Formats: sequence, C-alpha cells, structure tokens
Amino acid sequence: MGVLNVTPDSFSDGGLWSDPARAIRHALEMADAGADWIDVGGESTRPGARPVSVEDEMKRVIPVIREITAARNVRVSVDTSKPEVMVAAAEAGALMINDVYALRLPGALEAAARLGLPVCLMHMQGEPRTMQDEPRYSDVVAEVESFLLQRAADCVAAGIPREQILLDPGFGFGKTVQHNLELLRQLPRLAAHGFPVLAGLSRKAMLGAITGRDKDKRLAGSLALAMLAAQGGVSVLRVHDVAQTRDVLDVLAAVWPDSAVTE
Ligand code: 9MG
Repeated sequence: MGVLNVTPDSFSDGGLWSDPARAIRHALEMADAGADWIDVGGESTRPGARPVSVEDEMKRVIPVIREITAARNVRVSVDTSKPEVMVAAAEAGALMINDVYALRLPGALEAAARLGLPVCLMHMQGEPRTMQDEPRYSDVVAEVESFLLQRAADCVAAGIPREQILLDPGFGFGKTVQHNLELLRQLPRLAAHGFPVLAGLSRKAMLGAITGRDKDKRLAGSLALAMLAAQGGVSVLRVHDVAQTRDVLDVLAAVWPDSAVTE
C-alpha cells in the first residue's frame, strides 16, 4: 500500500504532494512500482498535528481519488476519520476506509457500514496532538489486542462483515519505541485472530531513535521493518518506498512462498 499524503504537514512527505497534479503522478508511479493500494489522506496524523475541517479535507482528497481511479486500475483507500469524507471518497471511487480512530468519531461506524467497504481499524492511544506525551500501558500488546478485537466486534454488530475488517496496531500512535518493538515482536499473536493485519512502519520515528537517521535516510531501516512485519504475519504494508518494499517482499516470497503479505 503506497502512502499519498495530500497535506502540507505530514511527517515524512508533508507538502510534497499538495499539488493535485503531482499527487496523481506520484500515485500512478507507486501503482506502476507494484502498489496494490494507494492510501490517500488529507489530514496529517503526525504527532502534534492539528485537525482540518471537513471542507478542507474534501478539497484535498476527493479530486485526487477521482483522477487516480479514472486513470489506472489501482485500488484506492481513503485515510480519514470523518464520515462525510468517507462517503464522498467512496463516491469518487475509494474501495477501503483506513481510519486511525478505528471508526470511533460520531457517525463514522454507521457511515462505513452503509458504504459496505472494507475498513482498517487502527489502535491509537489519545489523539495526534498529544499522543506522544508519555504514552503508558500496563501491557501494551494485551491492551492493543483487546481494543482492536472490541472495535472489530462493534463493526460486526453494526453490519460490517468480518471478512471486510483489517486490524492495525498503530505503530507510533501513542507508543514509545519500546512499545513499538514489543508490538512488532508480538505481531503473530495479533495475526492469529484471523483478521488481516495492516502495518505502517515506513520512515517512522522509531527508526530515527534506533538508527539516528533523519526521515529521508530511513529506507534501509524501513525495509528491515517491512521484512520483519511480513515474517510476523502482516498482510498489508503501508509504505512510502513502494518499489524497494516490493523487492523485499519478492525475495521473501521466493524463500517462503506461503508468506502472508499479499498487498
Ligand atoms: C494514516 N496513517 C499513518 N500511519 C498509519 C499507520 O501506521 N497505519 C494506518 N492504518 N494508517 C496510518
């Protein structure tokens, strides 16, 4: 899954793709490089980010989604928490909802159920503005797991079929480096529940802490994490560097033909 942030302020590529024509070109390049999904977002979720209005988010993402789906046979997911944006994105051709709030905002669960699209439910402690201010857990894996399973049950109760639900531990969303590493080690436990697991590790701050490198120098670390996540049972990897990640997955699939990552 290739990341397309149509925002002025996302953590790794903020401002790069806020011009719609460049954003669409980049999306098509990621598709050509082997992305099965393009995840289009119009509101930054980096630590400290401020919310944007429904209108501004729509203006950013809807024309881009429409153009991408018209130009190529690539599936688009919409990275949003707002029900209005979910509905407009689906009308524009989006085929999945990626929600870092796991459909907890008012009206989001009902909108997603009505649309009948697959949903990715992500765990986040707190909200982006403050989530990295001393995150605490007594058992991070158990708490993330129980939150995600409860949200999945809520989705099923609202009418979303179980097969349409993906789970995501939310690396870097209200977590220290140690929390992230523990979740990474325990990915097989999350994958064992039978829901496809999506992971976003690409260029994240934990790599800065581990390697000491800036965001634009984290490719090798991102690929190492992609490999580890794939071996841990992840089905979808949300990444910035599509071609290089594709190579990693091709190597993995050559060694272990039954490895889990499909997209
Ligand atoms: C939007 N976004 C940023 N990071 C993410 C991650 O790790 N997972 C998901 N599902 N979405 C993310």
